[in-house]
Amino acid sequence: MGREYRVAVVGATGAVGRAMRTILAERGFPVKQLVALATAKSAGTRLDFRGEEVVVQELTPESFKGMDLALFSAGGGTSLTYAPIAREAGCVVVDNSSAWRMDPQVPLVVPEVNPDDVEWHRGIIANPNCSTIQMVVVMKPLHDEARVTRVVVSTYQAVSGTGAKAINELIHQTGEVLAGQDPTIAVYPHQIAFNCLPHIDVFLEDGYTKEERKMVDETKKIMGDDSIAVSATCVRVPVQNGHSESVNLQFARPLSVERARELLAAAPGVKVVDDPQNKLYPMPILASGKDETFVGRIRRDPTVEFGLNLWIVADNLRKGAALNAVQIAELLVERDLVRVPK
Ligand code: 25A
Ligand code: L14
Repeated sequence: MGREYRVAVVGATGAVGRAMRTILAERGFPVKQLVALATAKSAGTRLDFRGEEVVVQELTPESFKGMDLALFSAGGGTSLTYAPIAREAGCVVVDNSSAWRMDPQVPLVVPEVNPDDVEWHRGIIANPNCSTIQMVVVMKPLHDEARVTRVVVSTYQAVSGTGAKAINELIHQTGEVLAGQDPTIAVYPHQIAFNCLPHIDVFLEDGYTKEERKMVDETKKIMGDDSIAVSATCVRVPVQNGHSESVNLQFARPLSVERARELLAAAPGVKVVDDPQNKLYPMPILASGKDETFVGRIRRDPTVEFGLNLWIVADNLRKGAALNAVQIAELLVERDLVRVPK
């Protein structure tokens, strides 16, 4: 039998942390021991892992002693403070927050796109933004064939990306509106039920949001190509789980719809659902709970020389967060890289 690992999940009680536990179990990741970490408020909570009870512990600087691997999803502040502490303790970190993604010492990895970048990790590997992950998984095989020069993307992002509190807010507000009451606004700046908010993360000085900026910067880093121009608009929609994206791609060379469909059908982690005559196209209610990134509505863009329009949908808690993080951990295991280099 191969080596088994002591794995810590930081933010274990959150929406992403919950999915991490499920996916580690589903995929048979070689876990010797699972340690669930969260805030003091959640300490003592009993969680299930592979049918056994795990009691949540408060995250402290001592939490990583004897741990081999930690999956973090507790927000950027927690990652900034605790990822270096974990690394010092000899524990390799796969971080789901935005804290370390653009650090030149930290690989930013989507296993279907740039698996070899795990080779140069120095103790921390970053998991990209959910909207970026599902876009690059589909772009990669097309880029290899015809080189993407420009991307224009608009997202339709589910509330689950913000965490468990936001899922409750959508459900609660929907009930309030249907009952003719004023909706209670807590997580988002405005009502999200029966509405759309062109506002994800904070606004920057140039008028774009940080979420839009992440899509621009992270796409270049993961694809290893600074020449790809990315223009993004990120929108929160009243969907519980599953992010959708309208993506317009421009290429340096010709790429037919038929060839794109063939490349995507063969691409790892991608599922083509594109039969509009039979009303078949990707939708968040179909992608939620699934591991694949779904693509459909594949059309030529006749307004440019070499262009395609696509509709891409994935489960943002799975491929957009927890699944991608577990796949990174699997790569580390396969390549015997679950150790902090000296
Ligand atoms: O800063 P960022 O990077 O932008 O990230 C901000 C937030 O985005 C989520 C994540 O929220 C994060 O907090 N996130 C991060 N990366 C993401 C990604 N790639 C991402 N979302 C999508 N894609 P989250 O809700 O998923 O997780 C929050 C978890 O972090 C724990 N935490 C927060 N600060 C911490 C900390 N843990 C340790 N130390 C800290 N300083 C947090 O734990 C949670 O596990 P908690 O104990 O504070 O609270 C859990 C509470 O939530 C309740 N609860 C859970 N599920 C439900 C629920 N209540 C109702 N319904 C549910 N379904 C628990 O009862 C508990 O009280
Ligand atoms: O950069 O939907 O991982 O609010 C965390 C919050 C992604 C979006 C990140 C949300 C973000 C998420």
